[in-house]
Amino acid sequence: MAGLFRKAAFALALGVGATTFAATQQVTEHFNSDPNWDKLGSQTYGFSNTDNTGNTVQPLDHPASATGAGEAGGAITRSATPAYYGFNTGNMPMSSTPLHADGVYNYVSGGGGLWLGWFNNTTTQLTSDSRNFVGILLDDGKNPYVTAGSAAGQDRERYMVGSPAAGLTLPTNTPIGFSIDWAPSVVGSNVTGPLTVKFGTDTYTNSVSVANDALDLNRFGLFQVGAAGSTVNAFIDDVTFTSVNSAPVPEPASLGLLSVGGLALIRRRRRA
Ligand SMILES: [Ca+2]
Ligand SMILES: [Ca+2]
Repeated sequence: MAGLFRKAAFALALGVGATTFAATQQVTEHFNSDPNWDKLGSQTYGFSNTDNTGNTVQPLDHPASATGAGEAGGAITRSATPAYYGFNTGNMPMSSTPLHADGVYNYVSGGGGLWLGWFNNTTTQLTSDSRNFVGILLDDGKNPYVTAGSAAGQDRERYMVGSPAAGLTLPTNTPIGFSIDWAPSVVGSNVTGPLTVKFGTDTYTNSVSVANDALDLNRFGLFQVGAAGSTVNAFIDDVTFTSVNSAPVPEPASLGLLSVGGLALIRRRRRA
């Protein structure tokens, strides 16, 4: 009975902890080898053993950390067929958890567009919409929009921010440091706060307000604009981002393989 009580108290403490403390951390990925991020669809973008981002330009908040070969990105083609390449962050506690990301980005060539930031692996509309997303829309790979949107059923909330009003155009085939910061707080039924995106020395901020119960973010990474169109070649490297999980979560299929492997091992041991 006492043991049961202790277990219940422990579970309660865990529950209270989950709501009191932001169970998040900063995860850094240099793509020195394939990190096995979650991948959906047959597009070729993902881990790439190339070095378009170089190692001279630094992530804005992590100086002297840029690495050489190994990055994420590739040929990202506008398509209505869902696809993404993202780290499984676990379910992000959204209400008042600050989100941060920074890294190095390089727009190499082409058009179309991509999204870079936090999204949901099943409910994000992988279209030209921004529902259930916090981060940057890179129109044609080089025109950044500071963006946050809530779940299906709400109109997208997309913000082109600040100064210059016409927006920033990133240089071509020139690595540039970036960062994303969102400092939300709960206001009524919404989450409201300044969302700031930086590219090099350019800073864009807008106050973003989305329904508190609508954002359900569980991936950080890249996906294409979801309507048929052209292909952009773009890459990220040396990224650091807010996450619940600290390491890649094996997909169910690999878990199955692991347990089959474990079973075989046990059988071998029993026979020996
Ligand atoms: Ca690099
Ligand atoms: Ca690298």
